[in-house]
Amino acid sequence: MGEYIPSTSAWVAEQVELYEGSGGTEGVTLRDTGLPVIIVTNRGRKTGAIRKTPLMRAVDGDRYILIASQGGAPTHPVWYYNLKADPHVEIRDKTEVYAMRAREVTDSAERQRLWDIAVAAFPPYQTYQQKTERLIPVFVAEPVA
Ligand code: F42
Repeated sequence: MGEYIPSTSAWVAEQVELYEGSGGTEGVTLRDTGLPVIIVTNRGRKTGAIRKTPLMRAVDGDRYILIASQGGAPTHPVWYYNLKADPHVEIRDKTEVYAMRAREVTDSAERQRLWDIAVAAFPPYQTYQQKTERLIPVFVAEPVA
């Protein structure tokens, strides 16, 4: 129980390898966009395996906003279900690693506020939402005292 299983998406697994392997000094942006990326370590809800999921960095104070966009695909990324099953995650933001607790934001006003911050950080999120009927889930990860 609990060994790391890389993403089945090669470019993602490679980014995790570079990001984590360099202690958060390399591979910290989305390709050549210069936009910052974080790594969310989560627990596979079926395998119990350690999963590492790069996401765009969007912050609200000391909280991170996690957007389950998967490029506007019709279905949620499976890490969505991992976080719902076990909200305890670790977030690596460059060289810092934080223990956090993630919750899906369902209150529409709070969701809108956080969504707007995320879109400001990564404008393609708006395009992804226009691409799909699915309401793209918004999580907020808060520091665990
Ligand atoms: N994805 C986003 O959704 N939002 C972002 O902002 C984002 C930014 C980003 C930046 C850089 C980068 O390299 C990738 C980025 N991604 C972003 C992609 C993100 O990292 C994920 O690859 C993507 O969201 C898809 O997530 P996924 O969890 O669906 O990954 C798939 C490819 C995967 O790894 N599937 C595994 C497999 O074997 O098919 C299973 C993974 C898993 O967690 N399995 C669970 C388990 O028990 O182990 C079971 C899950 C279940 O319920 O079936």
